[in-house]
Amino acid sequence: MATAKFQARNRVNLLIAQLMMVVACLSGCMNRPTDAQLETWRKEAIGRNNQIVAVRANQEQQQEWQLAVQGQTATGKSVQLSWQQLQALATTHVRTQDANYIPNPKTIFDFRGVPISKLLDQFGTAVDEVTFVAFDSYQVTIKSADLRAYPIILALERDGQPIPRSQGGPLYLVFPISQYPELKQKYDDSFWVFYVTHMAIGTEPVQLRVGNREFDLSALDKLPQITLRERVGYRSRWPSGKVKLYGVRVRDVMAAAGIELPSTGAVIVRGKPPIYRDATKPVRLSAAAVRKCDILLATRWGNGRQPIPAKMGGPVTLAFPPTCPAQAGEPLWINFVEELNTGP
Ligand SMILES: Nc1nc2c(c(=O)[nH]1)N[C@H]1C(S)=C(S)[C@@H](COP(=O)(O)O)O[C@H]1N2
Ligand SMILES: [Mo]
Repeated sequence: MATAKFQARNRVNLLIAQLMMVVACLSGCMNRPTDAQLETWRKEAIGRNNQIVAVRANQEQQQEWQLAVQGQTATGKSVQLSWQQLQALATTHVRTQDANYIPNPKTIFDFRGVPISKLLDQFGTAVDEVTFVAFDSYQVTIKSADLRAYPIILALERDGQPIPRSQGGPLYLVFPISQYPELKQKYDDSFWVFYVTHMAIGTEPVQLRVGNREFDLSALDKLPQITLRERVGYRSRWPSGKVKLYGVRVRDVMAAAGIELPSTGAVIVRGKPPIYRDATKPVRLSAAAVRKCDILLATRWGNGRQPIPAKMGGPVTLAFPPTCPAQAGEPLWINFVEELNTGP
C-alpha cells in the first residue's frame, strides 16, 4: 500500500534527522548538549518531518486528481483523464496575471496547462458552449468559439510548481488576459475556476441512476409530469424572477425503479460535483418529506419546456415547491443530479 511505503519513508526521514542531530553534536560541541538544545533539535526535526509529510500528501492528492470530459463527446461516452494523462497534454504555457492573486495583481506568472481547444479537438463535437464544474459545485460556461480563439488552459503548474489548493489547484482554469486584454471584459475573475473536476461539452444526455436502474429523458417523460413556477434557489446562471420548471416527483421516480421508501430513512441524492458525493456528508431528503411533498427532479424549464442545459446545472436538477417543509440545511437546490438511492 502507498500509505505503508509513505510511513516507511517518514520513519527514514526521522532517522536521518536524528542522525543529523548526532553529527551536528560531534562537529559542533565537545560537551554534552543541554536539554534545551536537544529539545530545539527535536522540534526542528519534527518540523522538518511534518513539512515533508505535508508536501508529499499534497503531491499524492494531486496525482489522484482526474478530469472527466463529458457531454457531447465524439464517442458519446465520458472520458476520464488521469493526472498522468493531463501532465502529458499540458504542453501550453500562458504568461499572464492571475485574476485571483491578491498579494500583487500585476505579477506575471508562467502557467503550464492543457489547452481546452486540444481537448475539444480530441474528444469533442461541434457545440456552442463548454461548462466547467469544480469540486465545490461551482460552475462556469464558456463559448466554444472563445476556447478555440484563445489559449484558455486548465493549468497544472504556476512558475514550474504545482498549484496549491489554496490558490486554485490542482487544476485551475486560466485565461491569457495579459496577452488578450479583451478577454477580461468577457470573462472576469469569477470565470477562473478553482479545482476543476469536470468539463461538459455542450450538455450531457439525461442518465439518472436510481438504485440499479437507469432513466434517460424519454423514460422520465413517461412518468407523471409536474410543473413548478417558483423563484429558483440555484446558485448561478438562472433568471432571478419566477421560473417554470417541469419534471417528475422524486417519489414517482423511486417507485418506477421499484424502490420502496424507507419508513424513517432518507433518499440520498448524488450530484456530479464531488462535494455532492461525499459519503460522510450525504445530501439527504427525508423519506417523510419525499412522501408528503412534491420534491421535483426537473428536466425542462421555461415557456418552451427546453431541456436544462449544463450552463444551468442540467440536464437534471432538484427543486422544491414552497410548500415543502424546510429541513435542516435547506434549501438543497442541487445541480447536475446523477443518482438517487435510499439511505439511513
Ligand atoms: N471552484 C471555485 N472556483 C471559483 C469560485 C468558487 O467559489 N469555487 N469563485 C469564483 C469567484 S466568484 C471569484 S471572484 C474568484 C475568487 O473567489 P474567492 O474570492 O472566493 O477566492 O474565484 C472564482 N472561482
Ligand atoms: Mo466573485
